Amino acid sequence: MECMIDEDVVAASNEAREAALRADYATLGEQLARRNVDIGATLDKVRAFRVAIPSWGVGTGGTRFARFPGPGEPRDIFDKIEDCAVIQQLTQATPSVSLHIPWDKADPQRLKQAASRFGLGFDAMNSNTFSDAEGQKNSYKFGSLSHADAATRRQAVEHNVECIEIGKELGSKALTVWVGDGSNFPGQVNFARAFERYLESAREIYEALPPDWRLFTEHKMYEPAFYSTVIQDWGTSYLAAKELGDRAYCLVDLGHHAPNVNIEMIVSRLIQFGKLGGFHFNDSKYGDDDLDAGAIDPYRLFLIFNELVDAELSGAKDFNPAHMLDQNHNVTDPIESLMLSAAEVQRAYAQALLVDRKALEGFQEDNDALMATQTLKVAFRTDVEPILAMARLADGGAIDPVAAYRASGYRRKVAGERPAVAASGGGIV
Ligand code: LRH
Ligand code: MN
Ligand code: MN
Repeated sequence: MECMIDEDVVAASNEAREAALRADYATLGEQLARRNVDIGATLDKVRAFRVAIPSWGVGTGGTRFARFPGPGEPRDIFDKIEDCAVIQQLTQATPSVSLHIPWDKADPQRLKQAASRFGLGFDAMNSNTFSDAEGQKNSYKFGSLSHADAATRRQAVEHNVECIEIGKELGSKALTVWVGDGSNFPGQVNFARAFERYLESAREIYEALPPDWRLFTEHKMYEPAFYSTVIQDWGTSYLAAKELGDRAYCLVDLGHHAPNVNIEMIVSRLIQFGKLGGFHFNDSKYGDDDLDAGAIDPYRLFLIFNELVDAELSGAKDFNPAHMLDQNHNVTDPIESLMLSAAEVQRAYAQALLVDRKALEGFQEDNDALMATQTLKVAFRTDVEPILAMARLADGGAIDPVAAYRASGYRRKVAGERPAVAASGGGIV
């Protein structure tokens, strides 16, 4: 298997840090043993944890106002796969890539080959009917799967079916459907009729799914439509998944809710009724900001994982959520952001594994609110970094991924090979 980063660079970076890590790991192990937690068992679970990289995340994003590309921007999906290989090599937590079509459209066999050089696989496929592709016959300006015009709906359905076809060749097992369909003015659309049309279109996509695939419906409160959105919240997403059938599940993008919404409770509800499909992890302060996972509110991420671990341990039915990042990097090197974000997601998982669930249940039974919440806090306050670093080391990654990455000079190297991209204005003045 090929490596994008010189293995000697990773080894040297690890050598300088290994003794300190082993000491920290031993200290944490003692501390956890006093809490009756076996650090080795936690380490094994963290090592088995995976989160997929979105292909669109490795390029510098932008806002409606401007885009300021960095050096060595990936030119195409093949450069993106190489950047994803760097992230996987150093973190050992991100062995698959989630593709977006038509952004990543290329010969599937070439895509497969490019990924297999690095042992990478493909996670959920993402369709795009929220923007018009070049040469497309009907515009999505006024919607796609719910469009009033049957020919536009057909085109959107066919695009999704094409995504499934491409994904089948790549070994993907899921299709994520997010539509921007909605309205900007009261009265612009009939809510019920638009949802009915969406369901009719989605049924056709569902019917094209291979038996071992899942369909994820992703909700989002607003944007690009600013008055109403067809799949605006988890309730509508649940209705859609329920109408479609057993292989349709809801995908929760953390940025797609109103501020202060209790996302962990949404997660719990979806788990309870066997409809949690997966996540797009990111963080936000105002809206769908697509900030790095854990950048603003790591406690919320932990509380979500508290629900996931609870479900994992209680053997919840149909519980197999897909973990994916979905972020936009404007001011950082996307590779660095994605490596740290993958670690933030792992961290929340590791901390949630440390919750004393028996004690928590007892406090809940006794209505001891203070001790119940302290039980969560004790786990959240635990610095699990030695477990994450040890997981990386054990699997051949870097103890400190950003340090190893910077030492490798990867960005400088690709900046020499990939032409500079000029900054550009956004869609508004
Ligand atoms: C929509 C979204 C959805 C898209 C991605 C690019 O805001 O979260 O998942 O596919 O962004
Ligand atoms: Mn998303
Ligand atoms: Mn989003």
